Amino acid sequence: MNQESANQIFELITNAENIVIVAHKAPDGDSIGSSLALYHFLSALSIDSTVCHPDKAPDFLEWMPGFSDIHTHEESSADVENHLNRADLLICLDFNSPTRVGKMENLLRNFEGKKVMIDHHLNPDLEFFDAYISEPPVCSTAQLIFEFIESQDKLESLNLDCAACIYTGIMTDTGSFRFSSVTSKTHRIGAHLLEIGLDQSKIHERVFDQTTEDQIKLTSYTLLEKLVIKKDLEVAYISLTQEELAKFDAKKGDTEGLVNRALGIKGVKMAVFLKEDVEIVKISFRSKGKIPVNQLAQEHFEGGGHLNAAGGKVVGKMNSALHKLVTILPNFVNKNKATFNEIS
Ligand SMILES: [Mn+2]
Repeated sequence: MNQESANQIFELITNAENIVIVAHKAPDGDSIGSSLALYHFLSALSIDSTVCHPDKAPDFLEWMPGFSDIHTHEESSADVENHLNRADLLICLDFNSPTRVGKMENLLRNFEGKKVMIDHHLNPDLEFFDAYISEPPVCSTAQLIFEFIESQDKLESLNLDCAACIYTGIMTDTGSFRFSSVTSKTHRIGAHLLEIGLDQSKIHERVFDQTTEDQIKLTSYTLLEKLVIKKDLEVAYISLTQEELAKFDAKKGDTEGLVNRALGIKGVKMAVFLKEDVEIVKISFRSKGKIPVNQLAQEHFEGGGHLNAAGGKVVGKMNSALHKLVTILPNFVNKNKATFNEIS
């Protein structure tokens, strides 16, 4: 981590009167984990801050310490607007452009105080921020929060609440410490958190052992009826219409992980998940090795993301999205045949 940027950010924090912490829309373990970790750390330093997110996190994160202190624009836009109007420092975590906060975009664009970013996504909109830590190779923003605390020599103020949030962020953004973004540093951070007394198996339990009957039935139905494996292309895809989602009373986050199930199939090197919403189909792409699914998302599906994990969309219904996908797939696979063949 760049020591100068970290110092600059810490100075902005100590000089601020009123701090708001924001993260991206459609929250996940890392956006919630990094936001609450910073919130707990600042609180340990007797610095008040308010966490304001665009929308509510999925139920499996509700146990996180400080969760009930999060304000959401979705539930109370006036309240969030008030907090932003009063704030003189905005700390943006786990996203790198004002386009990633949904309906809060204009609030961020019109914000008159200082804006800080701490993030690990590609292609940051650096001009938007007054100070930033942008480290795409790092596995999670939660890891960057740890490194930030460490850079200020303040690890003694990292308490168990903060530790639980950092661990959750790292764990959920790394597929439980398995992705190639995990380094010896990541494990050293995990070791530090355990040394101060974190019960890590409890966190795995709270995050992963929370499946409801509807969720397991939706997963079973999807894998049995909706999984398509194109053996010749080494690609698998799954689609779910609004009707199917409603049948299993699918909630936010219930389809999380389905695309990884498809990618986990032997012989499959790339997986796609299509989810129909009102007048739009959201698409998630996953790949192994060096297959650049972010290019596919960017060139054809109005999206982008990481090399191995990207997202996009098609305006319209599932039929038209599926048609577009199966038309484009063979060309994409052919164009990237070398990267497909590199994977054994
Ligand atoms: Mn993240």
